[in-house]
Amino acid sequence: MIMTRRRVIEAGGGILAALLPWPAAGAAADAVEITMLGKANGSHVWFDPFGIHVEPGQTIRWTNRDPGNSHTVTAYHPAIFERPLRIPVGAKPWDSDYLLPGESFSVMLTTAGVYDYYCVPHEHAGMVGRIVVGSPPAVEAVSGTAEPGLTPLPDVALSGFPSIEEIVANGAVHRR
Ligand SMILES: [Cu+2]
Repeated sequence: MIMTRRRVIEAGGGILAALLPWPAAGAAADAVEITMLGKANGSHVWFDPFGIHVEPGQTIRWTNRDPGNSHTVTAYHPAIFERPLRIPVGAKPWDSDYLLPGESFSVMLTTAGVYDYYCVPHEHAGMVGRIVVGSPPAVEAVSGTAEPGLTPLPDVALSGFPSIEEIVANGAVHRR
């Protein structure tokens, strides 16, 4: 069931891409790559880079390069597991479901703003990431304050995001 849903999403993306004029206006031709990594003993898991700066229309592709763990890439959004909103208002949230080692998942981000995401099984290990789409002052982190009925972020996740300033200054932020 889980596998089926992810494959439908990927197939849908492929059909959409096929229907768009190529190259799409303003869109970069290649996906920006983010890897999902982990220590062999599972003691540490992370996204690399875990902060990245792109322009609207960029496709991001996450690939699980961790041979020992399955991971997800999941947007913080009330519509997905009732989490606080930490992507731009009106932007489409996503959930990759579990990616086995070697599997990938892609999204195209068209709305400027700040997108925070996490790995479902490893949020409590601090496995989170941030994408800045576009440039300040047009972008601003969503406060993501806890609202009734939404599950707040654990402290280890809240403290795990690189700052917008660091991301924009460096283009990409890697695990320190
Ligand atoms: Cu994970």
